[in-house]
Amino acid sequence: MSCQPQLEEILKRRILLLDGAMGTMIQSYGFTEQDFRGQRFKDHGHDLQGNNDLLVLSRPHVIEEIHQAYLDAGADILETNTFNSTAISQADYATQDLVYELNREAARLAHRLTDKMSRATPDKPRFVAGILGPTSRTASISPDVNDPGFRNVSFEQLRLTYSDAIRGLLDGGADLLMVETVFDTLNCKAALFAIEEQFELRAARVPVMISATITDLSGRTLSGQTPEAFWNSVRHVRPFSVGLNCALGAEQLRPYVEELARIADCYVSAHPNAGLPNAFGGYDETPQHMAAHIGEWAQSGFLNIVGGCCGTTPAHIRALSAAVAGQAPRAIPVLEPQCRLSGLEAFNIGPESLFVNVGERTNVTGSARFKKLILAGDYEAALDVAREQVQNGAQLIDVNMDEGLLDGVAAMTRFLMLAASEPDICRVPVMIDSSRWEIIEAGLRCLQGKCVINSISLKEGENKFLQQAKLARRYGAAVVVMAFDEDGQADTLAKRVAVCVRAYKLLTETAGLHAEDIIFDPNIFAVGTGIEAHSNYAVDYIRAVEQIKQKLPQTLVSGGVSNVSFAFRGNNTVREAMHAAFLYHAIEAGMDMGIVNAGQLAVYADVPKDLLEQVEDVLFNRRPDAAERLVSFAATLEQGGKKIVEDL
Ligand code: THG
Repeated sequence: MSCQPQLEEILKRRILLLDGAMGTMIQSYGFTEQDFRGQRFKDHGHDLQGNNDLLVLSRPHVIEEIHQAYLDAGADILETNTFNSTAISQADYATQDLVYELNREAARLAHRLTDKMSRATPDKPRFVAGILGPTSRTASISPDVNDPGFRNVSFEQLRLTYSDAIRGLLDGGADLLMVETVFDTLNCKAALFAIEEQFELRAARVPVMISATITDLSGRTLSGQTPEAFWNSVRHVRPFSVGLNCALGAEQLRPYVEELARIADCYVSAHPNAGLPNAFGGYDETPQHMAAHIGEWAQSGFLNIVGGCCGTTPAHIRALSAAVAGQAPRAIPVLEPQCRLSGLEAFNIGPESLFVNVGERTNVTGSARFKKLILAGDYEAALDVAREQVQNGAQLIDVNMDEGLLDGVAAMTRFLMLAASEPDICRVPVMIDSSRWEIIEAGLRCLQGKCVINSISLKEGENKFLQQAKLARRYGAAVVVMAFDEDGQADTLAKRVAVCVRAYKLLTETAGLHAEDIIFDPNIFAVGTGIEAHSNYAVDYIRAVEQIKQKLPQTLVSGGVSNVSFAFRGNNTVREAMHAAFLYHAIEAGMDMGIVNAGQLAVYADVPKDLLEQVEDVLFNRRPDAAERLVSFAATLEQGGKKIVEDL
């Protein structure tokens, strides 16, 4: 049974107390190699000193003693001694096969104590948070300065070992799970993915707490995200709480806790260190000093849950408990639904937002130059293409590696891994563009930010559609939904709208997606092709936008703008005029975002009137000879505009 209702009841009345540090408490016992081994591991073939988590098995009474001291100090929630109980961290001691057992026993041990306390004081029930630590590796940062595309751990490796840990924690009776000390959001997303998988397998959930680490006074995580970017990356699991811990003391952490308190529509937690480390790596902020800060936070309305990280002791927790006693907990804000994306920085798209430009040039099928660079393995120059798009105003970049001659999974992975170490690129969210799911999934496993999947559709039926939508949710991505169904592409106004309405119902009612994470693309096709059946394509798109925005509230509408002018390839003056006019009307109809050549958008008002009239004749199908007239008119125009097809 989930303890969530019980916790919520308490959180209405007061601020909940976490415990304090485990590591620094263990250190104070001064254990030797023999102490760490105990009986069970006396013949283990690798040094075990420093493997604090192993003490749950080799010296359980010591861990109990520390837990009990925190309970006596007033902690409501005990954190299991499992910070390093993952295969990645345990491999340092050749104990990676113990992951499940370490987690299960740590949860059991803590639970025995909280049970006893809860029975003794039923008006103050105690809880166990199963701890999932960050591991010693980073999935989105290269450990090799000479190869920024290299990683020493993958999303899949993390997901698998976190799964073992989660199974152990839940089997051992953990009341909550806490992914903490998150310094790389991609590691955290792998843990969250594994958590959701386990919840589904068990058909039962426990509340999930997430706590990131702001590494230094830059105010960012180690992997470079701002607090809001981080929050956007993890809020898809609808966590019980989000917060910050470690690295900084209360004084330095304050502005970031304040920010989270403002933007998070769930409970907020904080467990700072006992100040910044001193010259010897120790922590000396006194309980009184720390409590003074925390008391002020509580007064400012930042807190729902508070505790201590490195260097804190039961005396600190006792002081914090006194400092927040009787103080009102933070009220959870009600936020407007918005599509909340992120790269290193947050990018929110709401009803008030201006049109969003998605850079189209990082696409092997849409740019001959990009394709040539990727095929030649010149990723450095390919990254410049992305950088230019961002510099030219792209607020997202669309990345597409669908090319027959290319290993798309490898190319997507390599490009995104490399882009992850270029802050001037990866500050914006990525739109992963592929018609192959395995390429999309490869992209999802590389991105710490909240990204966009481009695209899913009903092309292969409802089952596949729902399966992909569910994975989108699990990876925490927004989705572009193309207006395609089992019969093919929707090419009339009625069909475009009908397919989107059907998709909307399936996504929100069956797959559990939030409407604001759905971006419809009702198909921008080429006009002026000389084929009669194409002549209403542009105007039908624009009318479809209007109806979708009206019928399907909170969803967004996008499209690939440069498609509309394919018939005028080679004539950039006409193409740019078409894009400008098309966008002008589509935005007026409610189009929220578009995949565009960010450096090359003409302004509607600057398009010469005679050209504009002929372009709009084509876009709105205003006369039967519109296309023919535009073709002849185009021939008389000087080739202005920037060159799209660069020299190969
Ligand atoms: N909807 C969604 N995704 C999409 C599209 C869409 N992704 C791909 C495409 N359509 C959007 N991107 C582009 C990128 C480039 C061009 C058109 C659409 C383009 N390229 C030049 C050409 O083909 O003439 C190439 C010029 C060059 O080689 O440099 O026009 O509709 N969801």
